[in-house]
Amino acid sequence: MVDRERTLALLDAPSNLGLRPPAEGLVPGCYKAPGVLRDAGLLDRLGAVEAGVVTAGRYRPDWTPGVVRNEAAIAAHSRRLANRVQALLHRHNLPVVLGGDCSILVGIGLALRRVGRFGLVSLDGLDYRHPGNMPDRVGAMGGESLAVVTGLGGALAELDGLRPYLRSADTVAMGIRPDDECADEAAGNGLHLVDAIEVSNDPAAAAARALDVVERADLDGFWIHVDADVLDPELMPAVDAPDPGGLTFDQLTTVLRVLLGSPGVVGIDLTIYDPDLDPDLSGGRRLADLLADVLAGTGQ
Ligand SMILES: [Mn+2]
Repeated sequence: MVDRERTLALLDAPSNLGLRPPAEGLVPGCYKAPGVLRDAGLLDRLGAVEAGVVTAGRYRPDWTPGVVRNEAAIAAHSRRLANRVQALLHRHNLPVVLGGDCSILVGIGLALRRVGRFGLVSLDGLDYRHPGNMPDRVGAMGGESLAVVTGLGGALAELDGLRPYLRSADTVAMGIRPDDECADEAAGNGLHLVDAIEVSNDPAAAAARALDVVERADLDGFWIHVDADVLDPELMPAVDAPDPGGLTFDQLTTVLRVLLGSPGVVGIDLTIYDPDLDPDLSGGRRLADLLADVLAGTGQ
């Protein structure tokens, strides 16, 4: 297990490369999320050290069905993000990575694989599209991120010749909607699924179930991925693909407190919040409050 005496390090990964254009001629606004979260005082409230920004390349909207949009730019960003996360892990920091869309999970997964064998608790819709199940719809890496980091996908699933970055058996997808079209396939591939109904019924017990998977002695620790779309869209509408049946803030808070209470946690990221869909930025302030709340007492 990794030692617990870690200082939080706040790192921005403001990439929007993994999403479709929200409308013709527009670009996804999730690259603005770190600015809103930081403007809510996140750096000071976390007592975090400043770990800077890994800037993404230019967003291009063009897409050929079956080909990942902005693939080369995502690969370049992922390698640079991986280098930065890896350096933070070696310094015994606990990275708090602010996305950006879920494509940032590629760089995080690559960093973890370079360092050891890690688990993942993903609080997200099930981003599990890949060439094997929806070949014509592959294209927006944000919706493919969990498949890619567990080894399903093209070049982005095998950066540095490493595949998979994380093993399905070491991965827990929490908060997925029970009717998700990929749930059966993901379970068949060995992923551990804890759907949103189960989390809602008893968030602490659901989190404990996840810890049973990722606190195993043969793992070097685990990462926590939080997509704002795990929240119910009535509470958090400022996301790329709102999907009813999500968690409440209280439920997510309970889950994260349990997970972050584990000595195995090595880092966390927050993705998908889009300030362009949040005109008064109140959703962003609530997310900053959530992070400040659950990370209080974590690290030093
Ligand atoms: Mn997602």
